[in-house]
Amino acid sequence: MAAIESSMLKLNELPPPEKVTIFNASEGLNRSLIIDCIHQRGFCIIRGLFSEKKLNAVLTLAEKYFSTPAIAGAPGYWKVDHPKKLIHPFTLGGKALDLVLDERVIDIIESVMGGECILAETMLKFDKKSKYTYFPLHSDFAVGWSKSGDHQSMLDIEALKKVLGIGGALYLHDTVEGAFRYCDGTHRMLSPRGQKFHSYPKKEQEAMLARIVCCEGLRGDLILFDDRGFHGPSQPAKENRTVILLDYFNVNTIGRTQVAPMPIWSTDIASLTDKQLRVAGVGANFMVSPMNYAHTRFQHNKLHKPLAWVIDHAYLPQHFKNLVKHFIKRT
Ligand SMILES: O=C(O)CCC(=O)C(=O)O
Ligand SMILES: [Fe+2]
Repeated sequence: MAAIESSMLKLNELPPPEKVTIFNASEGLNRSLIIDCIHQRGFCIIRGLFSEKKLNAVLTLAEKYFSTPAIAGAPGYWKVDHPKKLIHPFTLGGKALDLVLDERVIDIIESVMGGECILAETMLKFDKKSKYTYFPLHSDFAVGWSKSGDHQSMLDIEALKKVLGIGGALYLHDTVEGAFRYCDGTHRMLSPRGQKFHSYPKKEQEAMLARIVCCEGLRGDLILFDDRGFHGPSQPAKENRTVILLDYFNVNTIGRTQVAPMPIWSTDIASLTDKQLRVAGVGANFMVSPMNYAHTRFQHNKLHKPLAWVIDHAYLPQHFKNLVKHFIKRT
């Protein structure tokens, strides 16, 4: 434990963190500078990767999906709790896939990892403004991490010393309220007391908070981060926020394994390159089946049963009309 304390408190010896480092794609991407920055600080912003046209097309379609929940096969969002609405970007098809499988981004991530990556999870998320914090600071990995009971490969400390996953947050509008935050350099601590910020003693929490950098950004900004470090959205937030979240795993450490399979349209497959198909998870394994995926949690909500009953009877008037017609014909 003394070793943990000393490694945590070494954070205190560092100078205060600088603002987030922004790399502008319009000035030509200097891949080695980006890689260095992610290794050193754990995060950066890449600006101007995607055209307005592409972002608009995705956002316009997303707004339609966000206007109503997915019910009985009708398009809409997934619901897992009060403040959020979720859409799987792959179900938006076409342009959304260009955003989450961009080859320039894949190349950067694979260079940071020193090997192949796989898109483990992605979600288009609408976060409602809220007076309370519903997504506190956390790290995505710690010793013993596994995604579910059925996935038995537990991470050990040796595995944790390598870059395991690179997370991404792509802003779909200029974002200040609710912006992503990262505790600079905390990816090197290796989460010695677990993934939850609140499991750390006050002194260590303060040391991490002194390293926090708020990644306010513009529409189209892509934040890439080493998800062993402590991070999370700025909350409580006074504005709603729409963001595409991404998580790419290191295949050398975790295997060609996704958290859950990607729901890909047959019509999108032909326009993907071999590299994109590989990263999308063609032929990969998965940790959680689509039936049990966390984002399908509504199946356990108390309202699921009564709503299912309503839906099951939604076409009753038409059914009775048909029955009446049938009897009239017979008489
Ligand atoms: O919503 C965010 O800004 C962070 C998302 C995140 O950390 C996660 O999904 O693990
Ligand atoms: Fe996270």
